[in-house]
Formats: sequence, C-alpha cells, structure tokens
Amino acid sequence: MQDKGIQFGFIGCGQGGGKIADLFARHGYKAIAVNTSPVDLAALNGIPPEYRIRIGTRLGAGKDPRIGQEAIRTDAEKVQNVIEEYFYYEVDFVLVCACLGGGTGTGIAADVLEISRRVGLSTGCLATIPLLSESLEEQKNALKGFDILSDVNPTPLYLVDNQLLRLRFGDQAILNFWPNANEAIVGLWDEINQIPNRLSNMFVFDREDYFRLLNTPGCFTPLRIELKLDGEEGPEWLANAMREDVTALLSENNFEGECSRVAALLVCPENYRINAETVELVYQECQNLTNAPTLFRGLYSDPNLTDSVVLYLILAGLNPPNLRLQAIRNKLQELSPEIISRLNRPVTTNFGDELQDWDTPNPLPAARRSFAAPNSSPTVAQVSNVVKLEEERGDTEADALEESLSETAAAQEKEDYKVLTMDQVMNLMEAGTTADSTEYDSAFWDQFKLNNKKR
Ligand SMILES: Nc1nc2c(ncn2[C@@H]2O[C@H](COP(=O)(O)OP(=O)(O)OP(=O)(O)O)[C@@H](O)[C@H]2O)c(=O)[nH]1
Ligand SMILES: [Mg+2]
Repeated sequence: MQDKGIQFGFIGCGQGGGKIADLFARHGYKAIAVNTSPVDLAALNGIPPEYRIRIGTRLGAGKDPRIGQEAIRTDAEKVQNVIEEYFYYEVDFVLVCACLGGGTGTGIAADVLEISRRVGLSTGCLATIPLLSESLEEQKNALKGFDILSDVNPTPLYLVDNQLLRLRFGDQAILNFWPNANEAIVGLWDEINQIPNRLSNMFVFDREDYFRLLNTPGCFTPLRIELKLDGEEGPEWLANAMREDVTALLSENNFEGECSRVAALLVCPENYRINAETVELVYQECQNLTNAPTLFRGLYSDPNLTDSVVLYLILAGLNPPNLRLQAIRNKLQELSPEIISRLNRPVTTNFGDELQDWDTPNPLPAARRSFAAPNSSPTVAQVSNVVKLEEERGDTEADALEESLSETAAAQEKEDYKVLTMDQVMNLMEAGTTADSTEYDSAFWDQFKLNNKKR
C-alpha cells in the first residue's frame, strides 16, 4: 500500500458490498467480506479466503434483513476476531461497504460498523441506494436500512446512488454493468487517496486534511471533473468552465446548498503553466458553489495528463439526499393497501423458527445497540463475580448488570433467543477480569484499546 495516502481497510457486507470490497482488495487494499451466502463469498477473488467470513447457518438472506441481522449477532465474535487480527495494526480507517436493498448487506451493515468501532478503529460507511427499477421490497429494505444506519451515525456516510451509475453505464453490456459501476466507485476513491502522497510545492492536501474531511459528521461525496484544455484563455476561463460541470454534478447528487468542509484538488499537466489568479478563482468558485466555511486546497502537476485538467471536489458534512429518499417513500406510500399487505406478508422459514421483527424501530439508543452472540451468556463464575461486585460497591452499575443477567437467565429458561447489549458484555468481561479493581469503569476497555492502537 506504498502509494496510498490513508491505509484504508474495507469490509464488504452482502453480495454487492463484498464485490466492492473485493475490488478494493484488487487495488491493493486490505479487505474483508462478510456474508450469509457461501456462494457469494466463493465468487470473490481479490480477498484472501481466510478473510471471507461466512456468518449464520443459512445460504443467503433471501432479501430479508432480519436474517442478516440474526446471523451477524450470532457470529459477531468471529467477525470481530478477524477485524482485530487483520486490521488492528495496519489500518487507519475502516469503510464498511454495503449495498442497501437486499437482506444481508442491509441487515448487517450497522452491526459490522459497531463491531469495528469496538475494535478501536475509526469507521465510516459506503452504502448504495437501489436503482429506481428495483422491486418494492428492495426499496423498502433500503429505506429501513438507511434509518438503521443513521441510528449508528456512520462518520462519514458515503451514499452512492446506483441510479446515477445506471445513467452513466446503462448502455453497456449487462455483464459489464456492475463491474464498471463498481470500478467507478473504487477507482475514484483510490485516485483521491493517492493525492496525499504526491509532492507539490504549491498547495498540498495531506493525510491530516483528508482525515479531517473523513471525520466530519454527515454525508460525504467525492466528485471528479475533467476539463479539456483547448487554446489559451483568460484568468477566469477555468473557473467559468468548471462552474457548469460542478453545478450539474452537485444537483445530480441532491446537494442541498451547504456542506461543512470541502476540498478542491486541482491536477494539471506537467508542462502546463497555470497562473495564480486562475487557480485562486477556481478555489473561490468551489467555495461559493458549495457554501462551505472550510476549504482545503491542493494543486499538483501530473506527467500522465496531457491536454486536460482534473478537479477533485470532496464534500463533507452534507445533508442526506432527502429528495432521493423521499422519492422512494412516495413510491411506497402510493401503493395500494393490497400490495402493501402482500409486501408485508410474513414468511415462514424452512427452519421453522420465528424471526424477530426487523421492521419495528430500534428501541435502544444508538450507543446501546446490541450485537453480541447468544452464546455470550454469562457463566456461573461471572454471575458470582457480579454478586461479589455488588456486595463490595453496591453501585447502580452492578444493579443494572444484575438486572440484565436475570433477564438473560429468564430468556434462557424460556430457551428464547436473547441478545446482550455490548455494554452488558463489556460489563461481564470487566466483572470477570477486574472484580478486585477499585475503579469500575465500562469505558476502560475502549480506552485501553485506543491507547494501544499503533498508528
Ligand atoms: N453498486 C453496486 N450495487 C450492487 C451490486 N450488486 C448488487 N447491488 C445493489 O445491492 C442491492 C442488494 O443486493 P445484494 O448486495 O446482492 O444483496 P445481499 O446483501 O447479498 O442480500 P441477500 O441477497 O438478500 O442475501 C441490490 O438491490 C442492488 O441495488 C454491485 O455490484 N454494485
Ligand atoms: Mg445476495
């Protein structure tokens, strides 16, 4: 990963997400794939087999995100171990990739995001929105998946609209459509990530600048504009020429008139003499069009460019593409009650089990979402440690812990599927290992991991 600015690690969720992560692996990045379907995993060829993790016991999720969610909660530990082993020391930033609409990617993305945060890694999310032509079930899943993702607040959230890719590559052979669409996503990300490593004695966009953009809460969109150089022009020609393209791209991406930070990175042919006023006008134009209070500049020359200049515009801190999401909502709301009842018709699985209802809102606040495996239930020794802890301190945390344990016990009695919240699991680990310690702090483990993370 010599030529990469930031050492990204990618975790592909489900089939589409897995294909995107696999392509990143073929571009030289570390990547992991997580899927309920062994067939989807076997079709990948960039990610080494040991980093393709099969979760759950089924052979896919059949577009039912509850199955994805159930699988990740069963195998959270397995996924966490691989992330720890493969990413912990060499990855600066994790991007969880999922294509919303199906069952696996949609159902597991938020949990995978939280698992990798638990490992102590900065984590954002790349998610795709389905094509307009896809079925109602996919649209409904995507909306719900977006809601659940918003719960865990990925920073940043890079939403890729498949419909825009469809407009760009739709006239190509079907076999090439997804590969080309994915190459557009991955290629642009990789191109931008090489910039912080480039030398420039003009304006430099370095790794810290890039981290600043990535760590800006909200949506994130990288854009690329290429302009042909034809003949000599006045100082304002470049700013004028790019204005139209930038405006078109922003409106296509449902830009709502403001963002928190923007980077404008200009790459020119090596022998091209661009004057200071022209460059200044371009930066000013970028700032005006995006309405951003913070602008990062970059100016580079590239021997591979001959007759064009390239402008990369990276927008951070955007609002979600509300218009696009609203269009999906409207489409669903316009349906007749008869279709809706068919869309929501319960499915009996061949496992004869009852799945938890995925469509009800998550009752837990984002910070307390659960993803632990059912077999993380407390051992007898851990329970007695908690009792000891309570006797020693009588604090409210121990009360809460006991309460959660009795809930777990009751659930076990009924042999129900019971998920512990991550806080509960952490509390148990703490109770099990530091029963004698005087400071009972559930954030200790996180802090410990963060302190130990080698950068
Ligand atoms: N950009 C992109 N989107 C894809 C690709 N493959 C599928 N999609 C989109 O992703 C959505 C979900 O499809 P999958 O990723 O196959 O679904 P899954 O997560 O594997 O879920 P199940 O098949 O139900 O287990 C589809 O509705 C498409 O919109 C891909 O290669 N690239
Ligand atoms: Mg699939």
